[in-house]
Amino acid sequence: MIIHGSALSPFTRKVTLLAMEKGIAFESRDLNPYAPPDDFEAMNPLKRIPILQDGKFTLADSSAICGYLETKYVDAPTLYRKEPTAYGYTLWIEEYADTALFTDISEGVFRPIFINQLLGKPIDHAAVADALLNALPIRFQYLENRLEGRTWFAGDRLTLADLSVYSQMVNLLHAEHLPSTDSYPNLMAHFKRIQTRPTAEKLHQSEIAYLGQALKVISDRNA
Ligand SMILES: N[C@@H](CCC(=O)N[C@@H](CS)C(=O)NCC(=O)O)C(=O)O
Repeated sequence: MIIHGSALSPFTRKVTLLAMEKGIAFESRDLNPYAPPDDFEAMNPLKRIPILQDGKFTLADSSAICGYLETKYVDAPTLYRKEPTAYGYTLWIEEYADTALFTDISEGVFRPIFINQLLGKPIDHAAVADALLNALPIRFQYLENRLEGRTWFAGDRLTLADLSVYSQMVNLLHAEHLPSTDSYPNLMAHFKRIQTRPTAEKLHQSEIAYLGQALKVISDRNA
């Protein structure tokens, strides 16, 4: 089982964490969508990561991959819920994280800082300020309210909803723009709850190493 993706991609992170939480054996293979291999389009016509390769079977899209892994490994811990409202909320919060949160974090903060620099462009401070001041507070407040009186986003234990939100928020951690605990106590307690799980801690170490190399490329270029 191979997960093709990038260490700093929130969708790759989501799939990787789900596989780790389920105890599935897999190999992570770096695939940079901005410098892709020749067979990228054959693997995913939408030319996005992550992509799962399970023997001869290839599957794109993080949500499809998570559903596939959940269904294939029935005896492993589940990351979905059977109860209809909790199941529905798992999918809804995953969708919220994958669309609105992704847009405002990755396009609003992460890309204007890191991808710009990797491409040799200056940091777009105006875009970052706009996302932090105008777009993200609305996203955070919704999630903060959803967590009122709850430990997890859907039902009474960890689901894909929690991994999806966390996976997007980690890019704010890398960018040093996580929101404050004072402003969003429920959301930040939830973030810490996932961050301190052995799976997330292990994955974070490998991301830090990857980010360190990327930052070195930038600083060598600017030297
Ligand atoms: N809905 C897709 C989104 C995947 C996605 O947007 N991946 C980004 C990396 S985080 C990508 O491949 N971007 C390449 C591009 O925009 O050209 C999923 O859940 O897998």
